[in-house]
Amino acid sequence: MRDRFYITTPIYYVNAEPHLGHAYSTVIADIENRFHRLLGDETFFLTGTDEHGDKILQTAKRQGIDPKTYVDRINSLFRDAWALLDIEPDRSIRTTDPDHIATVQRVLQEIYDKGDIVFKEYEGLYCFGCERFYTERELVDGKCPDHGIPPVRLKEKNYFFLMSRYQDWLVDHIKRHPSFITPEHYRNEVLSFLKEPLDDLCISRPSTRLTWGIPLPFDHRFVTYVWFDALINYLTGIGFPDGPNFSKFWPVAEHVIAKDILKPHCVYWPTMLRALGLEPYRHIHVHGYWQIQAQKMSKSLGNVIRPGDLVEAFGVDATRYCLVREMTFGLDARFSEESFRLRINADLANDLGNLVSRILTMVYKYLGGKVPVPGDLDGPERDLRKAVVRLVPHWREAMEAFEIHRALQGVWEVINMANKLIDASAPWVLARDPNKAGQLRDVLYSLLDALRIFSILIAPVMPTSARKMQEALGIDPEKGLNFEAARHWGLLVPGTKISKIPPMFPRVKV
Ligand code: ME8
Repeated sequence: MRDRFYITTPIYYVNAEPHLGHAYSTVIADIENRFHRLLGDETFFLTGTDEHGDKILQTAKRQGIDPKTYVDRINSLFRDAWALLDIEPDRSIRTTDPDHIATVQRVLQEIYDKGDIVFKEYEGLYCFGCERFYTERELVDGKCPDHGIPPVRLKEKNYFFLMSRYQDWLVDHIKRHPSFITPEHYRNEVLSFLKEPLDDLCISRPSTRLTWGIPLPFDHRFVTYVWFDALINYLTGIGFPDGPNFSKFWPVAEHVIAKDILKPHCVYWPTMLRALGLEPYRHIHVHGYWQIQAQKMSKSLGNVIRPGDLVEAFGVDATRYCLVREMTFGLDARFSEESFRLRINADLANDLGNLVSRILTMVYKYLGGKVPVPGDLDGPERDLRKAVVRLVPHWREAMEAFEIHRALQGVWEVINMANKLIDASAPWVLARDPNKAGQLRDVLYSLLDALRIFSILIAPVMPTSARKMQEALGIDPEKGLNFEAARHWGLLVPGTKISKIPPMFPRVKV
């Protein structure tokens, strides 16, 4: 049976346009999804938009339009951005989708019937920006850590999910599954948070105050509160409870988020699933923030970079590459256009782009544009072959661990070895000496086959460039772009006609 893989991104609020931070999570998920497709797995990739709540309603009102028109408009901006970035989700879910509304109501009813949702009066500190209550100890200098403004004291009757019933179970689950939350420092953060007793989670808003939500099935005077609505999208997206995709993909669910939503995803969500009688997701992968001058890039701070602008300036593959190469997954990274430009010139134009054109040009010049018949491949090219063969399992392991930057680093080390092999073996010298014809064929065959394998290893990150490289090598990408082909050295068929291609990554101005 084929392995399976289910990956999700957060569903993004539609109170502003997509920016680089959203693009990062979604590109990571797309890359991992493509990686698993390359392995031959059966995959499902879900992204989407979070369209209910105070914030959205307020924004729509400010613009003088009804909320549905407003959410439609922003939702299409997200879809357009993902298309520009070559992101291929299997479903873009919206919390306003009818099947999602039905799923949320079903889940609420089940948990309510079980006695894990209760009605009570509550007074607390409410941040309208986050749409949630804060405890004193969560505030920073009395202010919301995300919005930097003091929350408002609110007293009202609401429905609460008795999350604390599942606290011991959750601590135990996290301890028994070291890779449940990765990287490790976020796992530790959640465990240390769970040392304190959990408060009950407020899940409703009175419909007198908020109409743009999902009515509670057991009390229509209330609508559900944002997290209970939003998190359940991960179930709706694959057809909970009876759809065939649900039984197929829920057991292999993996989430990608940034650290801003660690608590809802690592505390609320697993306890909700437990209350529902479902297994928790398999892994959650938590990344840091893209920052601009030491501040989080965010719509509320207004310091955002639009993904479309980067694609326009650098092209889609280079943008995807820089996004994942310039940030170590799990840590914060400062965005600078300059470092993207330097990265493009160094890694893409110089290292990879030049390698491709040098090899293709030499094969044209010295071998009539055809893949040569290799000999015993026992000259200086031997080390390159060994390095490529060693690289492939390391690359796979790093990709599986969501360490895409590390996977790419490994590929680039071997790309640089290939460049050095050209300099050291000097095919232009070999070509002048008829006695060295065998050596020339061996060096160029090895370089061509290394290119073939590189094209597979870059494919999840730079799908268009990977296809171009395969086509240049005379391979049909439909047949050649798969992990099995990367695991075997020497699959290039002698005599195959190769084609020269224009520079894959033109240099950019720094
Ligand atoms: O929180 N750096 O939506 P949201 C990196 N609707 N990633 C960033 C980022 C930055 N500066 N800014 C945003 C919500 N992100 C809820 C989620 S899920 C059931 C509901 C990315 O629009 C990152 O993935 O505020 C972060 O977790 C997400 O956008 C927050 O998106």
